Amino acid sequence: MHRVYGCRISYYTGKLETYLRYRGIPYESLPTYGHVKRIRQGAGALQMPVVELDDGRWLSDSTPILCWFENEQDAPSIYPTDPALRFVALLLEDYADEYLWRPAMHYRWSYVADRWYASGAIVDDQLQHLRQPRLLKQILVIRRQLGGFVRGDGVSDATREHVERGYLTALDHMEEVFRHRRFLLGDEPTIADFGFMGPMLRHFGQDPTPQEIMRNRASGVYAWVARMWNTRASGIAPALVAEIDEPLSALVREAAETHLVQLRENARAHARGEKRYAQTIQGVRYTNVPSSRYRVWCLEELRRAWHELDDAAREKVLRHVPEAEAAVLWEELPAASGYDPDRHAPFAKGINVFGTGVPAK
Ligand SMILES: N[C@@H](CCC(=O)N[C@@H](CS)C(=O)NCC(=O)O)C(=O)O
Repeated sequence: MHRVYGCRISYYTGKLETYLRYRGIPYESLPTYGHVKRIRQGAGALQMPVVELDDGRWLSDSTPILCWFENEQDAPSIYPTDPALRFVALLLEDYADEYLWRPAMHYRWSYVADRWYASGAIVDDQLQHLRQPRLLKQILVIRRQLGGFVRGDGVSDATREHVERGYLTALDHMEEVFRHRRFLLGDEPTIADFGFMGPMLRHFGQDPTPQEIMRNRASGVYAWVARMWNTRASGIAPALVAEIDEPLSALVREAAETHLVQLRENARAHARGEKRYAQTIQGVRYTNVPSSRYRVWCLEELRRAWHELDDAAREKVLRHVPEAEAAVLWEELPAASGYDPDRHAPFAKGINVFGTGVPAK
């Protein structure tokens, strides 16, 4: 059986588990502690999840992991066959993976009930082997996460309202989509749905504060989270939307205005060699945001997908992605990530999104 090293409240572990359940791929869940050395050796970096296949090979990074599993099987793919729709699904996956991370970490660590719940789960799941009192371990976890991923990721009095709006806007647009269909792009989940299960399952759908918001404001999204967790692949070719309709278009525009802008500003900062940078998103100024080499690679992957599209598919995408934000897909790229040039991912030696795990001060 494959082994998934992760945690029961981890964003990307939730995304991967949803996929493995969908495909009926059996796996064993394990914590990372007690395996740290083997994970670093096998998967390159200590992050969650990493997979140890039953043949001993290691996989890291949920995005290429899902892609690899899909290529290994014959059933209809979770990647849409229509090229424009496929590109939109990849953009939504990346937005859910990388942009909604900030609001997800903010709700978990800024709100008191959420931080005690989450730190307790992390301590019980991952830090059993440390001898300090449980309360002290929780305090150390809270300090690391709040300092690194919330205050250390540009969340401040000046940006807090916008960070929360990011979650609420995603909820509202998704809710509208689910008035029309069961999954984001049609009657079966695609890679876009699996991407959204990162933030929506283990953070927004589980942490007390955002979960209550989801239940009351967007019960259709709340139902979709359970539906995703419960859905098994039918084996029948999915019926996906022929055209991107208005509810989906609104979600795509939000992803472009937020995530594509952040990817662009991050790449520019990386090119300047800046560890911290400032960016303006939807008119809101974020300062002291950590740059990420990994996210330069994410942008390179999206650009690769864009370059594979023909003119007709590009035109179809650009009806929904404003050109000002889309330009990052074809303009000269200021930075090169240098990560995985030979395209071995998910078998490449993985890198963390930030530094060695948490954004450096
Ligand atoms: N790109 C990776 C990101 C994995 C990731 O960053 N996972 C978080 C936990 S959900 C983590 O391990 N963070 C590192 C840390 O906190 O040290 C993926 O998609 O799997």
